[in-house]
Amino acid sequence: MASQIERPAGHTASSELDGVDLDHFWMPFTNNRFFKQNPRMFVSAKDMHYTTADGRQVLDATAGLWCVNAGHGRAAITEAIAQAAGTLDFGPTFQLGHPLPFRLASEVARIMPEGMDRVFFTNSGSESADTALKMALAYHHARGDHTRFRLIGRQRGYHGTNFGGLSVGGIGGNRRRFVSQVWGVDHLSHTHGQAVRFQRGMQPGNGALAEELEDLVALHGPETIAAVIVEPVAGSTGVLVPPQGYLQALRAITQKYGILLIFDEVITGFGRLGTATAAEYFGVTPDIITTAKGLTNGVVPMGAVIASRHVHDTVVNGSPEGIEFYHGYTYSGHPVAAAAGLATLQLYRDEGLFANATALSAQWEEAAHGLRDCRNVIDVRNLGLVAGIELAPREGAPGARATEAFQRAFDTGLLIRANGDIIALSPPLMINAGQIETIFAMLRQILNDLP
Ligand code: PXG
Ligand code: PLP
Repeated sequence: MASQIERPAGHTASSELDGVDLDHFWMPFTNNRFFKQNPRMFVSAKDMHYTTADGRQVLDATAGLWCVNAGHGRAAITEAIAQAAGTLDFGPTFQLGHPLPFRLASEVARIMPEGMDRVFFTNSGSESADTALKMALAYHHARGDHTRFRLIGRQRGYHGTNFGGLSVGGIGGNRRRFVSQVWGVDHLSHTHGQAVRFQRGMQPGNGALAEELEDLVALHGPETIAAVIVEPVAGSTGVLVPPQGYLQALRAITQKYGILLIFDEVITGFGRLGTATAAEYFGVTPDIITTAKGLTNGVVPMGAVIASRHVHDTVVNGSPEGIEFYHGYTYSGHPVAAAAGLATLQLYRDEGLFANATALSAQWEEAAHGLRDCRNVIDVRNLGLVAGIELAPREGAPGARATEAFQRAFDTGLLIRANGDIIALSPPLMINAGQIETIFAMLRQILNDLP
């Protein structure tokens, strides 16, 4: 029998949901059986709020899924999309071109760290991760370094769900059911082993944790290692802020052995920390940066992999005549996505949204750490406009407490994200001081009421 949406008593029917059958959409990263019994649906969004199917406003404390950095329903972006689709609906980028992706690549390059100005387009963060890993392999191959095949990720890392990103990723639940992985991968420890609880901003440190990479180099031989990929701030696993000096030390060790360093900035890119990239925030320039999400404000799927000119030139000039990089997607540089990207970057600039994130980050930190005395809160972490609030797991039911917090928040008008027993917050960068107060006041109430 088809599961139809039943509206809660007392709510007006929403025409958007009339005739919506829930059976056929196999939902991603979702408890499908639970959802289809208890559907929570949005039908529209504007600025900082979603509207639910039963007509309630929900304050978006997660920028959708870490992507709607300029806020919802921005006319500049939707108009640019309509214009692009009406002008050139699709244009191949294999051996042919059209102007928008070239223009977007130039705009992206302008806000990347010095020397990182060659841009390869994908359609998602997962594709960006796999593209970056293949780029690293192609780089060594073009140099004649044919033994460098190993890829090093990190425990608790998230690099999307395709085979490459999954293999370097370090979230057990995402990997265990899929036995086949890319061969020769190894992992560094995550950065939260000796973490100070309720640390504001970066963890204390001196780079010593990154010395583990020296151990992997000694174990495998530097001549076998192609690349190290890390999220500068781990997002999906529940907001792990790195120790002081850690990323600098990773950079120094990778450089010493000719290993490429990839920063996965799918979450940290485009203003989340108040800068265009975490590379800029931490003052560490990798060889390759992966992005997606905020590139187009989440409005049209698109990712970008930004390579240093050195990596690009090595692959392009080091390959025989013909195609230099045997890789790409039908929709790499899609005109509608590129138009969305151009309009998004323009909005970030015109409205000073990265600066707004920086200006509000002290209030954000203060408000987040104000939850430290709430029931069951065992840690609070923050950087830029990101916060992680870790709850004590319920006996025998890991994740249940944060999941219930998420459900109660939705029902009372606040969108938060639950990853395991960690609540992650990452609002649109257009947020104001009053909305920050509202988010944490609502969350305080929810947590204190939660069994
Ligand atoms: N790398 C990183 C660092 C990410 O955070 C991806 C790659 C994959 O991107 P795509 O576009 O393929 O999903 C991500 C995505 C969450 C959450 O709640 C995080 C992501 C996606 C959805 C939910 O933590 N990160
Ligand atoms: N599978 C088949 C059969 C294809 O023909 C193609 C592309 O032509 C793909 C997969 C890859 O699709 P995309 O380029 O959208 O990633």
